[in-house]
Amino acid sequence: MRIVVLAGGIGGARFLRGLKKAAPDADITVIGNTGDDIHLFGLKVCPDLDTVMYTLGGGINEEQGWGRADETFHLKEELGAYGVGPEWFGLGDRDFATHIVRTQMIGAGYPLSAVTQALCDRWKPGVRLIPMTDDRVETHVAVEVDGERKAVHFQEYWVRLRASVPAEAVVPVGADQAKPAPGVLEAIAEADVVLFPPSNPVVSVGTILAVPGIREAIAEAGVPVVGLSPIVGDAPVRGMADKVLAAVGVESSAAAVAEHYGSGLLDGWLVDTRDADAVQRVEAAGIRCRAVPLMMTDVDATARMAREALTLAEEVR
Ligand code: GDP
Ligand code: FO1
Ligand code: CA
Repeated sequence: MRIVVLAGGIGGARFLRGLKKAAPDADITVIGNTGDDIHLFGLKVCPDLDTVMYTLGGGINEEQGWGRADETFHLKEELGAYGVGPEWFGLGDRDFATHIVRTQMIGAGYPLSAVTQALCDRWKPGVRLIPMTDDRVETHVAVEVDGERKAVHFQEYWVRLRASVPAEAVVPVGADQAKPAPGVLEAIAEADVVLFPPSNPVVSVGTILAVPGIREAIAEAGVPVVGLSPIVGDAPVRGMADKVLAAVGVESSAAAVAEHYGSGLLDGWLVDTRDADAVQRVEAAGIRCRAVPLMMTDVDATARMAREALTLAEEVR
């Protein structure tokens, strides 16, 4: 079975770990979000690609969900001693090596998709990880700080400001001019099923869908598209997805996120058992819906979620 997954960082990566266990023989292609990417100290950092690669490759800091296990921060401290920041973004020594290799290869002319493949030669994630695009896309967030309206990089909004100011707009800058990376449209066309993990619907899955051609390819593939809600009990399980949902006018609920994707894209949607009363509303929107436990407490619980998603895909096929 060929499965395509549109993934952000932590939610996407943890789901993929369960999916690999649930479908060990499946051929899994992950289309990764690159809208979170940021250039720091002359280096290209790809948080969501790295989170997937490290999580599936056994190098992730499990508690934190991003960055490397067994990490140190000597380089960051030395840069700080020179007054060189940003001090609010925690790049560790081990992680730095990934960004150096990536930036060096890009400087030598390799596209991000080839670089990602090379990095995965080391980490062996057990899936094919492709960035959504080789072109530069950067999510910016329009905020109002002290009466002044300005756009900040997504990482500044998320990490420095902790989404503590209302987001007025979320813009994947460059997406409209971006082309899907080599292999993205082919993987979608050849897929037996497309899954949306419980990733952020706006700044993870939404950004991937903003690359012209990807949404259309999914709709045209004619295969089941099934998603899992990242919103449980009307709140994100982790992070601040409610803040960016508000920016696009979507309430923070499992049903509203399904409606936001819409029946033109989604065939099936899983909500948590706590949100069982959302099932009727989602089905009224033309999307088949089931309520099952959706907490990724461990790999076995996550594998059960993945099996439910694949079962729902068979029901709507
Ligand atoms: P990010 O790029 O690191 O923010 O990760 P993603 O976009 O892939 O996923 C973020 C989303 O994962 C958040 O909105 C969380 O609500 C969701 N999430 C995290 N853990 C769980 C979980 O155990 N169950 C569910 N249903 N969602 C989760
Ligand atoms: N998240 C934080 O909350 N604080 C950090 O200092 C931070 C550093 C960081 C470095 C590398 C990396 O790959 C990810 C990092 N993240 C950090 C996580 C990440 O930036 C965000 O959680 C996601 O992009 C949000 O989707
Ligand atoms: Ca992300």
